[in-house]
Amino acid sequence: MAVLQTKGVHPSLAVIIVGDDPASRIYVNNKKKACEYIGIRSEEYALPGNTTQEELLTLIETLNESNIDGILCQLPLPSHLDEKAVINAIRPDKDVDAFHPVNVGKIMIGDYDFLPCTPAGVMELIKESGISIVGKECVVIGRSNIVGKPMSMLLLHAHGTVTICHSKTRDLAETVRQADIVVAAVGVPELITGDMIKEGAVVIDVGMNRLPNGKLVGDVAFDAAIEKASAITPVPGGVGPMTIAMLMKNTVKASLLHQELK
Ligand code: L34
Repeated sequence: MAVLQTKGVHPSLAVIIVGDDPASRIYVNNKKKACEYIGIRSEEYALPGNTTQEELLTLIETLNESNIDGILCQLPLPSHLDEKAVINAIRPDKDVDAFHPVNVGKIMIGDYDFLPCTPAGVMELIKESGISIVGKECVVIGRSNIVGKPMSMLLLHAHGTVTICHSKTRDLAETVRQADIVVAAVGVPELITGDMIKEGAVVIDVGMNRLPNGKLVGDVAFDAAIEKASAITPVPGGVGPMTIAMLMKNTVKASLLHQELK
């Protein structure tokens, strides 16, 4: 960052949080801490739970026009707000989540500025671990716009053979059993059991489920899966911190892109 700053690049990020969802509060705090740690200027906009759609869109419009590099509106939003309209309102060149349809479309054709943070973090973990994706059977469990769908696309770009499973999949266990690389992103505590993991498989757990007793668990039954896996990510301390690292990367990228335009 010091090198960038001597070149006049000072990345900045606006984080919007609406309401008082405790999990969102933790994630946003972690994002702010990461900004501080690497030297990104962050601004938090904590809006009350009864904020109107119009008020939220007005704030985004102001930030679009300001000199801030990145804008992130933490999801989920309270149910009276229209998430799609909010995502659409963020200027694509400031959309460090890569949720805007323009950025989603760019990812689809493999020509993008930003990757969504969680799938990008997963790709980074796989690559940094020296694991090749080329020709591998990749099974993604979950088809959300935020994780499952873009995750599948990135694995495809990396030459994996990709299968996407969801709630209507006929035989989840048998499909997962074929996988060399498993990415679980459904939000069901320990849905993926040890018997579904092929010997030597790579297991990435995107799940972030808080049990009634307060314990945080993933979508994979870790203790059983680690017996079979050649590599596995824990929850917490796995994909979550990588998501935040990729947000930092996207914010620096946004700043560099804005710098070039000056
Ligand atoms: N707009 N909304 C927007 N962008 C995002 O990228 C997110 N996401 C998801 C939820 N909503 C979003 C996140 O930030 C999930 N997510 C996220 C970020 C960080 C962590 C988890 C989820 C994280 O820091 N996890 C810690 C544990 C935190 C805890 O104790 O609860 C970990 O070690 O996994």
